[in-house]
Amino acid sequence: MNHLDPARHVRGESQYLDDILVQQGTLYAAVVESPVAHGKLLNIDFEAALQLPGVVRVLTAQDIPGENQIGGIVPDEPLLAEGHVHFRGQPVALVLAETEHQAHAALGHVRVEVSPLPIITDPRVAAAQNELIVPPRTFQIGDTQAAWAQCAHVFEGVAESGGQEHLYIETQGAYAFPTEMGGVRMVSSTQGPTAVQRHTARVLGIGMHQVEVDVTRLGGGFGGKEDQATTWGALAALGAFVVRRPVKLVLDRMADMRMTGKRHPYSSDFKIGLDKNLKLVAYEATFYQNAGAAADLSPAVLERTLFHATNSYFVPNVTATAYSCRTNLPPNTAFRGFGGPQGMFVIESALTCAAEQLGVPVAELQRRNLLREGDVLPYRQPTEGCHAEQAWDTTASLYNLPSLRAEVEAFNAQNKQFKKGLSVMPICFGISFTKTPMNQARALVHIYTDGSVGVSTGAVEMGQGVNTKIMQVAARTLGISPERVKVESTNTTRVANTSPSAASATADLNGKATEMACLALRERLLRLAATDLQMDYEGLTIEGEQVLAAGTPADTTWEKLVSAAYWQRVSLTENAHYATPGIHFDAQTNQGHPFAYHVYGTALTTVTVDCLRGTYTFDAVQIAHDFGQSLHPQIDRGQIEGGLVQGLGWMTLEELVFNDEGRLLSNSLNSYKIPDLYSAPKVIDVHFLDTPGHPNAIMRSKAVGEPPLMYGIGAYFAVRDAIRSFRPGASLPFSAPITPEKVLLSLYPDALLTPACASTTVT
Ligand code: LUZ
Ligand code: MOS
Repeated sequence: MNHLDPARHVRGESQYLDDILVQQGTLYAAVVESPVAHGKLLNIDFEAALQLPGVVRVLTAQDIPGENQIGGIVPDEPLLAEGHVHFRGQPVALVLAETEHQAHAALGHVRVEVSPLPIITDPRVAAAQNELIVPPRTFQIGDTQAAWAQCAHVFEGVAESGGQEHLYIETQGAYAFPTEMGGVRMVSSTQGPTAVQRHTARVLGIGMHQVEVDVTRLGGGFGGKEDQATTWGALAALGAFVVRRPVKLVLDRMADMRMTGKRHPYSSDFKIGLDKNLKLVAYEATFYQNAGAAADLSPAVLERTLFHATNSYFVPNVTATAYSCRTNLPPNTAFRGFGGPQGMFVIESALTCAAEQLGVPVAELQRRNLLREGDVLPYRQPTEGCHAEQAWDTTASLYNLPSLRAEVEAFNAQNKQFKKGLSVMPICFGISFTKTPMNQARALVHIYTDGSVGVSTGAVEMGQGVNTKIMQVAARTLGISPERVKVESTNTTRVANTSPSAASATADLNGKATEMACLALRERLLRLAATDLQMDYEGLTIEGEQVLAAGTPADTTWEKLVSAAYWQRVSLTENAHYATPGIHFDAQTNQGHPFAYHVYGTALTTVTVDCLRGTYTFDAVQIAHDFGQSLHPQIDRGQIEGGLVQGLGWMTLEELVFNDEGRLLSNSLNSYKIPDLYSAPKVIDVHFLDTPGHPNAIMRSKAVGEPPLMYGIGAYFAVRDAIRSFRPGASLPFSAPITPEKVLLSLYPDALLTPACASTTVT
């Protein structure tokens, strides 16, 4: 079975928010932004804007009937600025006009008066001033202080990783319609329809039952629409609610880049200790997360950094501390990996630092310290079904790591201008929302009297193929053709109180609920068949739309059975609720069993660096990945390829630049470079490891959304490896992205870069 959507996408038939036929009377909204990154809001003068043709209304915080608050984890974020502004691009007012052009033309005629206050953009500066979003968190196991004494080698350093623009192809937006009874219905480009519903109700001062949110599909989310679709949904709804006309709000690309939060940049300190056999003894890390101006999801992202601070390695003594630092940038948010990649980059830097100082290949340190079955992670969950070594060893043998290394060395010995580099990047990623209560989902399944099936869940299709997987689950479980199944839009009135489509867990959670609902329907239908046919229920199945008794066709089909059920007044609808079993976590002790399971894999990256230009080409990335029993190898392979390239972009090309005034300089695709066909690896090999999957994974097909992003970290270390071939022994900082500009600076000795890692005296 193919992925459902691509054919429709390339024909332009897929319905996105902007494809909805515009309803008569629709007003267009445009957002007035704060012109400065921090200040006291003195006045908003929109009289001139109101005089312009087509402008109907300008809304400010004063027009909000309910609570001016959209903060989730911490209530610290107004929908429209009130009293102060905290970042450049913060929504201050909403212009409503008859046409989109008129709404945008009016923006320049709204005067926002602000008396400026000092601006912080650096997380370490924020931490020094105690500008923290939440108190710091520490994950700890063993005793690092005592452990340093047992180490033969100890190294310390600093690692920096940059932010990342989500660059979903479809920008943020919503289209809201007033309904009778004073409510609103809207279509929102969101990963979290319930979050949009909840915050809209709060802002409008009405019940959640008066707000309906519907999502057909997104043109990408990547975490950027997990929490931050709320602003645009609530603003459109506010307009529709106040003016009683439909309101459409879609950000243009540059507004989206300016106003929305991104992946969190991190600045981190590390200290790593090994014994004389190069086994890891102790690891300390301190993470300074640049949260931006409001909490958004930052505390949860911070927590996942700690969960993944030791990546795929076993370390008996760990102290990892993380600070969520308030700065005057747009609030940073979820982005594929959710803080995990930032944590993993630091331990990979620490291992590379140790290997370089010791003069051993980093791969040797990595391999020697991989997680094994039953190893306990710093948060006390033991590994179960650990495939870290299997993934590494399969990659090394399948793609012939030793001979590849020899080829790279031979190439480098013969070439001066071009140098090749190599890296191995293992990953271990925990599957589940780390906030245990979020790991629940529901499915509503209708069988219609003609035998066709409609499935509603909380899953949002955003290109990842979740609707295809849900269709597979329903068809397989009911024993019918997938053509009979329709996966409906995600709608808060059909399936309520949903978790966002996030954390790689969407197919697992919603697929399991779908499976449960379909199993209940199947049992109900087969019990009916048993009675009608006077046969034993045990041994009855449905396969290929035919009822089978002990494997041989009985005298009824799917269609007949469904029809019989209707006429005998048996319900053809089922609603199922799934909650991941066996997970728990205590956020006071930072201990528990937060993850349903872990996903493993290893990537081998080869790069060629042009040492005259600083540019590079990725020759190949070769991966062995733990899919379990993949439900859909085509979709899953696509997730690996896409995740890898997105991670590679974060680590190499994509450089967000804010100036000291908190203004985004990399504010368009002229100045923000993402991987294209030419910068993607020439070869991407994906090997499906032979692993059993996990009972908590949907049909033993493991979650696949986020883990592959972290293969991209290998790109950074491959480039670094090539640089060190050109400049043997060079001590280079750990600073991502390693853009061509930085590569060039690193290649020549008087570069203005300070080394960021050194050996420490052993006590
Ligand atoms: N969102 C969230 C996530 O709310 N909690 C998580 O643990 C998570 N993990 C990954 C991506 N989004
Ligand atoms: Mo996400 S970072 O799973 O929305």
